[in-house]
Amino acid sequence: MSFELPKLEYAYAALEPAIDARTMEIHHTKHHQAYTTKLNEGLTGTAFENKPIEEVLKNLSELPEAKCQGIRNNGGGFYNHSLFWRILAPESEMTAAGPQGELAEGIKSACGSIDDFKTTFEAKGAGQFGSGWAWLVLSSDGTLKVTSTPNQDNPLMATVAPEEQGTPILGVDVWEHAYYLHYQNRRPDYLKAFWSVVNWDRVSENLDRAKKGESILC
Ligand code: MN3
Repeated sequence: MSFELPKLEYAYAALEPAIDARTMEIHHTKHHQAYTTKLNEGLTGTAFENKPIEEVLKNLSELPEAKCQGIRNNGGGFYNHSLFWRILAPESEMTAAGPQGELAEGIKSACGSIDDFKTTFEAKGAGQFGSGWAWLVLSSDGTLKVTSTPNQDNPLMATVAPEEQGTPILGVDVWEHAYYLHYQNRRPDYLKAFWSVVNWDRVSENLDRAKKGESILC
């Protein structure tokens, strides 16, 4: 079975003013769709056809060399955006309340405080030269850490630096296509606004699933 573009759990306009409807629509129907289509094309005829996306990303080196880079880009693009839509939600009491429970404790252990975490995360996103992502990941030692990756790379990939690796539970797209229509060159403003539409319940759920080794995409 090939991968399908996931449906969003909210309308394109539901994240305004943090993320505008036009950006959401183009991002989902054009960019994410293109990664999905090209991933399926790339996997056709390989041993990874019909395998979970996490397995594909963790074993890129086992793909035929001619296909490896394309699947790295498009498989990362498919996974990263699938995660991104799921950790976003329209502004509510839940998004405003911030991280809770075990998630909040893990963040404080890693970064000192929730505010320090946000500062570190924003700096990672703003400091990612060119296109890429900033992440909150669960490390193999059970702690949380803030990382970033270029392009459509992802912390699950063995090809990224060991200190950037882990299971992502929160991520933000800092490609210009994610913010340019509304923010132009003001990436830091986009990153500040991002916090108003983070689905913290989902990030907590992602942490639970990551600890159990379960996929966080469904
Ligand atoms: Mn994108």
